[in-house]
This record gives sequence, structure tokens and C-alpha cells, in this order.
Amino acid sequence: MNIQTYLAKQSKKIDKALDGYLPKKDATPSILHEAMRYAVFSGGKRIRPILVLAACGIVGGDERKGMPAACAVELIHNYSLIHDDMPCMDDDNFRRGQPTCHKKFNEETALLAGDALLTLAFQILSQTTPSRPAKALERQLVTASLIANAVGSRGMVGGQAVDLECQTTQIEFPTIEYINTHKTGALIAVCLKAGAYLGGGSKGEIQALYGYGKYIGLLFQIVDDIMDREGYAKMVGVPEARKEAEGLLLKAKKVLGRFGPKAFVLSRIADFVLTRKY
Ligand code: GRG
Repeated sequence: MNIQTYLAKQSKKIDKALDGYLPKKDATPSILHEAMRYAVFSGGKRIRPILVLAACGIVGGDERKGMPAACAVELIHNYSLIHDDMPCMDDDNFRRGQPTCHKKFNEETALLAGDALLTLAFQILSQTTPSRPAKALERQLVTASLIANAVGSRGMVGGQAVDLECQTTQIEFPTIEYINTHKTGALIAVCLKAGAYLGGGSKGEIQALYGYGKYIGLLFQIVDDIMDREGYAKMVGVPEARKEAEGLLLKAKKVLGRFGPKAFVLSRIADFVLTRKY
């Protein structure tokens, strides 16, 4: 199957599950729920949840086992974008070609919509349902802890904090590496680890996929920097950044070697991360 067709098919499945998890937009408080839905359904690529499902599948797991975690990471990603766009951070008016959440609604609502998306992510991972009683919840809870580590102050939020600290100072190479691996890389890498774990992968498989995730997480940010002429690309220059990106792609693909032809999808996703134009 063509990779674009695969990504579109997976996105559709993920959107359906997200729609089921998010409160209806007319449920009280409707302005908040409308803002949450506005941010989540505004045309994201769904790369992170797609990675969770792909990692679950490559180790032989039923994709459905990965869906709660897939939705959780996408909600967290959208919370981070809402907050990142706000005036106290990047102060952006547009995201995905549409007004940012605080522009469409207001700052207070956007702040709370982000808070509520983050909370919903962990509710999804920790809730019991008739088909998932408390004793069947262990893997989900371990996953919640993995994700919390990746997105908290030692992960994504930490990377964002260091990035903000450095806005007015001359930035050194180790610091930019820290920002890239934490702000963007940590969430992407944990998608692979969580998916492989939920799919029942062996320790070696989980580690290998986590390694692939770290490479493409970094690749993702460097490509972003190349597109915006920012961060890493600004520091080392675009040709050098391109070289680094290509090197990361090769390293990511090398890790996939042990999975043979089953790695086709992850290999094509890595290509997509390098060649993406948006
Ligand atoms: C505010 C807590 C907090 C964290 C913000 C991730 C982040 C940390 C900020 C985003 C800044 C940014 C645009 C980084 C570049 C990489 C990135 C995360 C791009 C957006 O991800 P895509 O391209 O987005 O996967 P879509 O729109 O497809 O969902």
C-alpha cells in the first residue's frame, strides 16, 4: 500500500477513536469542549498516534490494544501546541492554516482547553471500562507512567522551559541538542516504546523501536528547523542540517533491520518525516 494511503487510513481510525473520547461539544461547559475539539480536529497529521499503532503492529500486537495510548499522545501533542501558540510563549495567530485556539476563542479558554486535553489523556489510560476491568489495566498504567516521564519536566515541558530560557541568550550546541531531544523528540520516541510495549514486544524489540523513535524524533525537529530556518539549521547552516537529517534517517533505518519486511511502514514513515513539506 502507498504510504499516503496508509497514513490517511490510520488517521481516519484515530479520528474516530478521538471523537469517541472527547466530550461532545454541546456538553457543559460547551465553550471549553468546543475549544478542545477545535484544536484536535484542525488537520493534524496524526504522526504520533500512527507511530504507536505501527509499533504495536510490528511486534505482532493487535493494533486495537494501542488505540487508547495512541489517542492519549495525540491529545497531549495538541495540548502542547495550544499552549505553545499562546502570547506568553510563541504568540502565533495561525496553526495548520487556521486561527490558533486562543485567537478563535480567548486566552483563558485556550489555556483550559490545553489543561483538559492533558488530563483527558491520562484519564483514557487509567480508566476502567466493562471490557477492561482494573486487573486488565496494568499495561495501560505502565504506559501512562512512560508517557508522563516523556512529557513532564524531564521531557517535553523541560525542553520547552530550556528553549524559553535561551530565547535571549547565545545558544550552545549541547543546549540545542537538549532542547531538540526533549521538546520534540521525547514524545515521538515514547510513541514507539509505548506501542511496542502494549503490543507485547520483547525487551530487545522495545529497545530497538525506542532507538528508532529517538532518531526520528530528532529528525523531525531538524526538518522543522530547516523549514523555518531556525534552531539547529540556523546554528550549523542548512546544508549541514540536511546532512545530519540524512544521517539520522540512515541510523533509524538500520535499527529497523532486525524486523525485516515487517518494517516497511516504519521505514516509509521515516522517509516521510525527512521529506515532509508541512
Ligand atoms: C507548551 C508544554 C508546551 C510544550 C510545547 C512541542 C512543543 C512543546 C512545541 C511545539 C513547537 C514546535 C512547532 C516544534 C516543532 C516540532 C513540532 C512539534 C511540530 C508540530 O508537530 P506536527 O507537524 O503537527 O506533527 P501536526 O499539525 O501535524 O499535528
